[in-house]
Amino acid sequence: MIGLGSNLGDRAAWLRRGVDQISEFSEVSAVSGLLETAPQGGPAGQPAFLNAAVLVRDPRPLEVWLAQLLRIEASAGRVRDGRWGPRTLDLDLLWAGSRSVASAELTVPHPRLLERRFALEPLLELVPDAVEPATGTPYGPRLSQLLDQEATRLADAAAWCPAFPG
Ligand code: A4P
Ligand code: MG
Repeated sequence: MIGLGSNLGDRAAWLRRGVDQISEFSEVSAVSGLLETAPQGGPAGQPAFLNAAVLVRDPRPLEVWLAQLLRIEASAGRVRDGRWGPRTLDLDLLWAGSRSVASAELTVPHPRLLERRFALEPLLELVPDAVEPATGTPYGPRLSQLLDQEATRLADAAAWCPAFPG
């Protein structure tokens, strides 16, 4: 599961472009609805984000995926100017079923997944019964504890990303 975020420029267009480029690398199984979310962390006053998630079923190593996602971010003109700062396109590996990784370059599931409505809500839309791979703990109940984080659903997948399955 890949989480997408943008808070610069034509945000929805950046996310669509991200989905397009992911689909050139691997078949996209499903795309979530589009959320507009209050920024968490980073510089004060940075613009609101659009967030979504994309599900792919792909056996390649997660390190191969990370490298590809970094290439896609770079091609979206992303400039890394400070942790959690504004970005045209941020792609995070959120979760990968029963697979997990903990290395210097990559941690899956994403270390902040369970703190962030903007990541967990789109993930659960696509895989409602997702569990923590190490423990089998379902993620579903966690979302109800994050609902104080501001998020507005702007569109279903069919409306914002019509080229791909919703
Ligand atoms: N990395 C390690 N694990 C992963 C993973 N599972 N997925 C490493 C992707 N990358 C992973 O990322 C830094 C490095 O993390 C990568 O090179 C990779 O080796 P980055 O994208 O350059 O840095 P970043 O995104 O600024 O920092 P970080 O800590 O990854 O931030 P997050 O967690 O991605 O959060 N608020 C709202 N509303 N919506 C958002 O989308 N996003 C962020 C960024 C902050 N606040 C937000 C949003
Ligand atoms: Mg990131």
